[in-house]
Amino acid sequence: MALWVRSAVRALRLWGRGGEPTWARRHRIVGGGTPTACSAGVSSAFGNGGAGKEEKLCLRDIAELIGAQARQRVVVMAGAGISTASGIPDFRSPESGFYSTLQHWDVPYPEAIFELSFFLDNPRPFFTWAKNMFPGNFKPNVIHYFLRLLHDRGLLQRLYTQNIDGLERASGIPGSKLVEAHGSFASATCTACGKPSPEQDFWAAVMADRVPRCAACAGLVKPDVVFFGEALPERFFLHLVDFPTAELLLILGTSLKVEPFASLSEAVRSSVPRVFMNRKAVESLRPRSRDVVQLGDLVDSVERLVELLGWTEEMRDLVQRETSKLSRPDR
Ligand code: CNA
Repeated sequence: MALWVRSAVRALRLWGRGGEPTWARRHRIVGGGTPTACSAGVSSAFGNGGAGKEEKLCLRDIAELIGAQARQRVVVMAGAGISTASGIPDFRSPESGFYSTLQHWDVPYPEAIFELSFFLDNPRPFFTWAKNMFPGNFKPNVIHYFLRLLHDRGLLQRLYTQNIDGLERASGIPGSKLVEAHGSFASATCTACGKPSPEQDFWAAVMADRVPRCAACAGLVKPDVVFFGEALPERFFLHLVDFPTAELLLILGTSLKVEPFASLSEAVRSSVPRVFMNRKAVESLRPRSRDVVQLGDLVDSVERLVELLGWTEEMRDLVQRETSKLSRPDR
């Protein structure tokens, strides 16, 4: 079993431009189309699956569903859009996204900066970008704390994030509830000998504009973030359990462009409501009858949901408590 999982993990690859792995092709979203927006005020009954009824769910219904506490298996998929309010640009937003600012960088096309083959040849552009991701540079925002509240209330089955900024952890969500599908900056490894590199050595080099080198073999050290062309962490395979048993799927702040992560949105049962909150609709989310699509700024959408849940005060307390903890001089 373990060997099977391990070899299957190797078969999974992130891709941006090239071919897709078989697993992802099997789960390919064909066609797609823009999901319809949520029409406020529509209520519906829960508990019977309701898939055949074609009822249009709304954010209020989702609040009722979460608030009912009978459902404890909320699975979340998150992307760069949950961290833009913390000051970290996403990749693909047309004017503010990182890819739109790359014309003066020494890269042939935007994705190259996160491709392993390009990195091994020319790591400088990546490390120039990485400098900005120094731990503590950014703080969790209200969206991270909403997810933390889901956890505190025993509702969070798992949070699958594409983000590598570590803000989910910084918000206090335990590692057992997280799948950092694209890795993180929390550790680094030598690309030549495979030896782990101490975090402080890695950051000392990056912040001094040096390419980090392995103390043992002088090989190029890379943080354990997943580049295009690399295997996903084994924890990603928790999706095989989490998604078929999920009772609600929240998809927050992602363009759903990177596979195999994006196809997870199809892995919940068809009777399970999916809530897609993003600035704009994405074509790759194949519409289902129990989808709720909440377009606009994610902070506004999350605050609205928190209000509908009656959690506003609890949320305010949590944010205050955690923010003061994180701004203590010893942090
Ligand atoms: P993306 O392709 O850049 O898409 C982000 C999505 O979020 C877009 O559809 C935006 O419209 C939306 N969005 C941005 N800000 C807001 C907002 N305030 N309110 C509502 N919607 C908003 O990023 P994805 O996450 O989909 O792509 C996956 C890549 C991005 C992963 O490999 C990540 O590692 C990578 N990434 C991570 C970070 C981070 O860790 N914070 C930052 C930038 C990129």
